Amino acid sequence: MADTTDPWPDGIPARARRSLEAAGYTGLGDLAGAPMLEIADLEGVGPATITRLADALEAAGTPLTGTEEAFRHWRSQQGRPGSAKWSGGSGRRSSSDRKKEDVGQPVHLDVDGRSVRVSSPNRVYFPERGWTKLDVARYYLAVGPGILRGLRDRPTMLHRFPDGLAGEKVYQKRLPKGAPDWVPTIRLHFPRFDQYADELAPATVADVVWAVQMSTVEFHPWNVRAADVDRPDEWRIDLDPMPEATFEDVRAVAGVCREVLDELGITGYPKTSGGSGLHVYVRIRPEWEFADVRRAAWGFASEVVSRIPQRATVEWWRKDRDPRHVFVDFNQNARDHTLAAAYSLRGLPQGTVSTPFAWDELDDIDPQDLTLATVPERFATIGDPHEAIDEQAFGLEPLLEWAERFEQDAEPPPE
Ligand SMILES: [Mn+2]
Repeated sequence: MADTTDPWPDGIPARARRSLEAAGYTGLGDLAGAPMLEIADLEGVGPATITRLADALEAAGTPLTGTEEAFRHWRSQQGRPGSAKWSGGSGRRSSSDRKKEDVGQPVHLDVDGRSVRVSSPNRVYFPERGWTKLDVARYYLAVGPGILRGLRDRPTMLHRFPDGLAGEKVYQKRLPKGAPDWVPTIRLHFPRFDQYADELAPATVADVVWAVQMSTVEFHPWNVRAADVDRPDEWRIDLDPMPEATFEDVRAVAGVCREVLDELGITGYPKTSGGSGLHVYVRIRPEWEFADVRRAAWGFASEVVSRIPQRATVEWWRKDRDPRHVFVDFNQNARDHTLAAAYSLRGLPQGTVSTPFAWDELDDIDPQDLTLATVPERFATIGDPHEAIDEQAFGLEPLLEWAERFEQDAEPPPE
């Protein structure tokens, strides 16, 4: 059947739509003259949604009243009144606006007793959402124990956006210059280049917020910790949908991963990637080097694929993968390969977060709903589904046996 006219303007998140519809607004037409203050209170309705609705109503000749108040109300509910201004228009900015952009005076955030300076707090980092650098810093404060659980003592690559998402992206391995002496680092060896680098290894939430001051949006930790930088303590299962695979396919493959882990007596901790995939992390005893962890991951991936071959692949060469399949990417366990941490924001226009969840949420979780605006409340309400991840570490022995079995039929892929 052909599409009917969409009752909502583009870019209204599914969660906001559901809330609006549950509140009796079946489409934009219902909102003409509606009290925006009430709408701002609905779950999942943030400033970007309000901006879009207000713009569309204005264009339709039925402008709202009270929009600015609604926006302020939403901000103060989030505990940050006045940290950004209602632009009065669509979140987009012209280059002349950018030049005039008032980035604000530096603010000092108290982070567990340490004062961390944030300069240019009002610089817009997420133009489509209107979220600023200070919003990013406050996001990480709100999920502090969670992001630290993902980063603590791990060498961490930073994805920096000095001019926000509209500008250049910087992949930063070495600690940025000008770091205060309290910021901890780990020295790493890169055998391929025979070089050494000191990487940030956060020990406190203040270290994380300092990285935001250095314009970091995404945190990509290694799967090792300071105690032994050659032996991973984390095995990472990375489910990457190929272009024609759906999130339903990802869910199905994740379900098989869980089943296989259960059979092994291993607890895996799932999270959204913040993009279109899922990750499952497993604590392991740091007794194996990268190559062995990668080989064990390949053995596991091969077992998963053998159980759901219509939806999953472990094919090494991208061109040989079925575009409808989910790639079980064992290679993320190789040295110097990193994934976005649990609770890391992603440098994507919609501001999604790599969000931990419980296995019983697998059928319902919608990665697009989990953003800078929604995850803090989720964290405050349900806590961290990965809270117990450090309590037990597992061994890779059975997976290495599986790898040996699969190697009888398949060449182990080159590193
Ligand atoms: Mn991935």
